[in-house]
Amino acid sequence: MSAPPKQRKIAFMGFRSVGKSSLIIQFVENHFVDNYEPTIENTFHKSLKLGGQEYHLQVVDTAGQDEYSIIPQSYFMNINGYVLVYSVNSEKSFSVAKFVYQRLLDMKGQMDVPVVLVANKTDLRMERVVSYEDGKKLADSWKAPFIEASAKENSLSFLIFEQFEENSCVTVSDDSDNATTEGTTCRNKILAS
Ligand SMILES: Nc1nc2c(ncn2[C@@H]2O[C@H](COP(=O)(O)OP(=O)(O)O)[C@@H](O)[C@H]2O)c(=O)[nH]1
Ligand SMILES: [Mg+2]
Repeated sequence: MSAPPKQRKIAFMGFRSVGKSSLIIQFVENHFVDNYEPTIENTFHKSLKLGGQEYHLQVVDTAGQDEYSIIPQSYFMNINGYVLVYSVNSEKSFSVAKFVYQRLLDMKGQMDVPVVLVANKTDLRMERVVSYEDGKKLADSWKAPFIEASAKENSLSFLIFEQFEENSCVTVSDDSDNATTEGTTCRNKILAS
């Protein structure tokens, strides 16, 4: 007998126009949309199987944030993980990702923020202003997984969700809540828990 499906809710956040909706639609519907209405906030549903376990995912697509955004309380409630997206052709979107991460920490506390950092639009090679190294460095400082993607060229979106399951226990000096062994926490392993 197989285990019952687990429900998980994941929110995509980041500056406007970085490709949040495109990545989600690529993942849920397997195609690239060129002109998705930018202001819509929508929740998508998708079932997927990871490591023999079935998940019913709710994917929350936000309209986008900037450094002045007051993030609604609802984005902090009942969300299991966050995908913070920026686009490699926008320095501004990179700083907004940092800003949003800080807001999440302020609201939820260090150990409660399972995050995957995603650099989108890697197909725009000539327009790239944020290097792989810069993105990786930022994600490392958060102890979060980092993925470079192009919603236009490929469908790496599946990988984004896999991170929540796979990502690994990171070693932290602090042994709060879900510590499994001393000094280790599996804060990104939200799908598996
Ligand atoms: N070249 C390129 N364009 C993209 C990519 N992802 C999204 N876009 C385009 O960027 C614009 C904004 O995308 P959208 O998904 O609406 O961004 P959102 O505001 O973050 O949801 C749209 O015109 C998309 O077609 C990508 O990977 N490469
Ligand atoms: Mg959108």
